[in-house]
Formats: sequence, structure tokens, C-alpha cells
Amino acid sequence: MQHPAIAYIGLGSNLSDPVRQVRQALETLSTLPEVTLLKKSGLYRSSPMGPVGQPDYVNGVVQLETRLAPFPLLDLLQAIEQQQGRVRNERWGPRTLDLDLLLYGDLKMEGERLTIPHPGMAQRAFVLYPLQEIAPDLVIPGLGALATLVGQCPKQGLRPYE
Ligand code: A4P
Ligand code: MG
Repeated sequence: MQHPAIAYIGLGSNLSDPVRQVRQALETLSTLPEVTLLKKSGLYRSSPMGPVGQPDYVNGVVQLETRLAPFPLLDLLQAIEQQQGRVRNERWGPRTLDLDLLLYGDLKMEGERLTIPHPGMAQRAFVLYPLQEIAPDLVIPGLGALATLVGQCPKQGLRPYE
């Protein structure tokens, strides 16, 4: 058993009733024996990053505590994606549910299957602004203060979901 770690997960969906998808994933995350959900951001709408012509996204982030190591945690997230009908096709294409492991304690790692912090998060409004809502004082390994990153990141069409 590992010591408990604080991890942050990014949730995104732009297919099959995205709000329902994200809420369902939050519900699942909150009932897993392996993790304790500590905080969740509000939900946001965002313009798609990637191929044009796909629907807007619903995004949010959560903070959780877990004794799972990073790879078992990723396995669990991918199982939830599968459960909610995720079909993997084009990169950055539309999806029913995307669960990204954004941060895991102060860990930095780069690998084929897992890179932490999640690549590109420092430039993504749909990650940074919801993160700021739940962890304003966060310092991101290798990237610095979240507040500074937010200050440098345009909103990119991000708005609160009503
Ligand atoms: N992988 C590596 N590191 C991680 C990590 N930290 N967390 C690997 C999760 N997965 C990680 O992911 C591809 C592979 O990344 C996985 O097999 C995993 O082992 P994927 O979910 O199958 O494919 P993807 O999501 O299309 O690719 P990618 O590059 O992960 O895309 P992103 O970065 O997840 O971006 N626009 C808006 N507005 N909102 C969004 O949420 N999301 C994306 C996807 C594109 N555009 C968006 C949004
Ligand atoms: Mg992904």
C-alpha cells in the first residue's frame, strides 16, 4: 500500500448529453472504494480544441485522495471511460468521456502511456480555470504557480455551464 496522494482529474465530454456524461463520471468517482473525492469544480462549457466542426465540450476538474499508484489510477479512469461508451478514434476528436490524470502529488513523469503533469495543461483554459476554483494556491511540478499560468491563459471561449 502506498501513502495516500492527492491527484487531480480533468473531465471532458462533447457527445451523448455531455453534462449527463460528466455527472455520471463524478458519481462513479465518488463511489469508488479506492478513491476519496475531496473537491469538485463547477462545470464549464468550452470551445473545442482540435478538429473543427465538433460540438462544444463540458469540462470540470476534481481533486481526490488515493492510495492507488499512478498506473492503477489511470487503469481505473480508462475503465470508467469504457463503461460510458468511449470509442477511441481520432486524436482530439469528439468523445463521450475523457478522464485525464492531470496531477499526482508532486510527481513528474514522461512515458508512452502516462505523462504527468498532463501534456498541454498549462495552455488549456478548460483545465486551468476550473483547477483554480478548487485549488487556487496550487503549484504545478515543473510549471510553477497555477495563478501565474491562469494569468497567462486566455479564456478560449470558456464559460460557466448554467
Ligand atoms: N496518456 C498519457 N498521459 C496521460 C494522462 N496524464 N492522463 C495517454 C490520461 N491519459 C494519458 O489518450 C491517449 C493516451 O494518452 C491514452 O492511451 C493514455 O495512455 P486518449 O484519451 O485515448 O486520446 P485523446 O484524449 O484524444 O488524446 P490526448 O492527446 O490525451 O488528448 P487530450 O489532451 O486528452 O485532449 N477541447 C475542449 N474544449 N475540452 C476538452 O476537454 N479534450 C481534448 C482531448 C481535445 N479537445 C478538447 C478537450
Ligand atoms: Mg485524453
